[in-house]
Amino acid sequence: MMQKRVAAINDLSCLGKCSLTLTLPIFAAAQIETCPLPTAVFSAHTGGFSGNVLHDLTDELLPIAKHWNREGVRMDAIYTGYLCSARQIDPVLQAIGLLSHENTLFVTDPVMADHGRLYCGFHEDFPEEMLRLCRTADILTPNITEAALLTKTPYVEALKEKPQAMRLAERLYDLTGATAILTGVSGEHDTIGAIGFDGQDFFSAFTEKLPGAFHGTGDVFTTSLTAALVRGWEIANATRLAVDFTADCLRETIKTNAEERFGLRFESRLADLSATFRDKEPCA
Ligand code: PXL
Repeated sequence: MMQKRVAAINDLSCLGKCSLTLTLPIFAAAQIETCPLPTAVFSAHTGGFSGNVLHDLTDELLPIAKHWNREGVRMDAIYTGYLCSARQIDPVLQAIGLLSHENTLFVTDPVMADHGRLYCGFHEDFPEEMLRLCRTADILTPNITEAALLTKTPYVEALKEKPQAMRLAERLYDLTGATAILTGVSGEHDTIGAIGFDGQDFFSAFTEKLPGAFHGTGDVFTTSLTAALVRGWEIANATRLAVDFTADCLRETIKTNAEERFGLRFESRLADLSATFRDKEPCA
């Protein structure tokens, strides 16, 4: 099997597991090579730590992509996550152009908000700019708040319910042409999961609802989803794997009474994830 190569355009948060600190080991467990294109270095993510030190890497994004391009490198997939400002959208779009071939899979997690609010540090015009990036993606993985912002739907808690989330996924597909997979959807009988719409069909995966809102949960979901897609899995199966892997990490975390801001105990689940990819390849 030829090893697949993915560019991960995301920040490096040095404390509070999220973004690249999750993506690198999860892709490695799936035997995928990751080329990190860091959007910023943070001493810690912005969801629960104050006094953060930030080094913004906007001006380095394009030169790094141009170097890889001069080396003749093209990506099997490009995964974008946390961008630190609207100023990063154009260099990221240009980098994608330089690093893609006609079959490159492009997954965007429009990381910017949760629980009805933009993350601290984002200007209110950021969702409009993020929409430009989403329009070039094949697959989007917003949470409900992000989907509401992108579609200019007023946020209410009821959007998490399955029928409303389905309408939101359709609206996002209509706006972007990308398969929209919404996370944090409430299912029946106290379940939680993801609903996707590819322009024709819906697909979904649900699991038992567990307590806690741990940081980096969305990043674990999108990374494991992307890993499965890159390894040739069909989208509904990849969504199932991502929901189950995220729930496994959460189950492991809540055993330890961990603080939510320090993120998920994903490390002990990596061996099983790796075995899943070794045993089932490709999963049609
Ligand atoms: O997990 C999302 C995320 C990634 N990176 C940084 C963040 C956040 C969410 O708050 O602050 C720097």
